[in-house]
Amino acid sequence: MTFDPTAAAFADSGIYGLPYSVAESRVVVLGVPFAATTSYGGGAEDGPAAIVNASRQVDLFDGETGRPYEAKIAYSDELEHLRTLHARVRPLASRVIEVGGDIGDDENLHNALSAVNEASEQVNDDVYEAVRRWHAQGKLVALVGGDHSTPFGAIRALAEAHQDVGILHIDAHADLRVAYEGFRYSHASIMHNVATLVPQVSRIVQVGIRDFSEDEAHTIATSSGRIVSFFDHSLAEQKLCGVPWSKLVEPIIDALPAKVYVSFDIDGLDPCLCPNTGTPVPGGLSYHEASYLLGALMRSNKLIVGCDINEVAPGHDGTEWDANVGARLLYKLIGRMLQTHAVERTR
Ligand SMILES: [Mn+2]
Repeated sequence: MTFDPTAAAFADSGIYGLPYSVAESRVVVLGVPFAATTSYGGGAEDGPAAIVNASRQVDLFDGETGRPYEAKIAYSDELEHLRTLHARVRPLASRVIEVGGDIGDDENLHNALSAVNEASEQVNDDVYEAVRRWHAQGKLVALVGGDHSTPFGAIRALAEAHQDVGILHIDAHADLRVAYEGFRYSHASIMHNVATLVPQVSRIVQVGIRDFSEDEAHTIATSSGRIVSFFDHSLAEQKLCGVPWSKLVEPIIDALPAKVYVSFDIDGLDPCLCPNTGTPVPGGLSYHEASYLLGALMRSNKLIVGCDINEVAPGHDGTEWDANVGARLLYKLIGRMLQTHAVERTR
């Protein structure tokens, strides 16, 4: 059977309705169904499956990026076993969260915390090995969480492979907490862990941040420029005073080195685009602002070495809106990433 990119997708087809295997694809979408340390609303462990479902409604031709599917895109369920791990340790994490991480000398709670931290280390290792292998095969990886702890292994693998890498971090939260609620690899600690454990990441550039602690603000202010934050309130104030988004994006792009990994927490967007995400916060980027930012990154001649989208949670009532937005944002991310790797731009 020949593949018709304009036909409706079959229910059992691959991501975006494509018929390709991981082996033959340039882009691997790596699902990581793990969200054990989620502190508020749950459901991000169902993000990968929901995004694959919603992706079949996305038109393959994209007005901005053209025909990303021609590079061949496939979803990998290689880490599906992490869903079982999530189900095993999530109740243990909940008990630690119930006491706000203040486990005192309760032996059961200490054991629960250790089990969650060990599970997170397995997630990190499994993601790292998969991404390292695919990078060595010349593939590009787009990770789909899961909560925001899931891309740590991907960032580590790609930063080691490329050396000097910057992170474009779009999020409502700074994610710079040290072992939030006791979890060493908490969703709220990902950028702290990247900054302290991945020396090849030379800079973290944050956009949309609007819910952060005084300690996190201090961490940013004293990072000697390693962490640069474009706070949501500041971007919003300038927009309200008439500064065009195209101007506001310039210093964001300029702050990044030549090679960039994009880590996109869906809650960086206006929560009307992600009402079921675990920790929604009013404000944030519009879909077009986020899309323009990714376009500006592509046009800047920097190389997108990898990307993730995380914290997408389908509604408890089966609402697919969050996954619909996530699937379209992911396609845009993949399209922009591929454009930066086009042969005519290879340096
Ligand atoms: Mn986050």
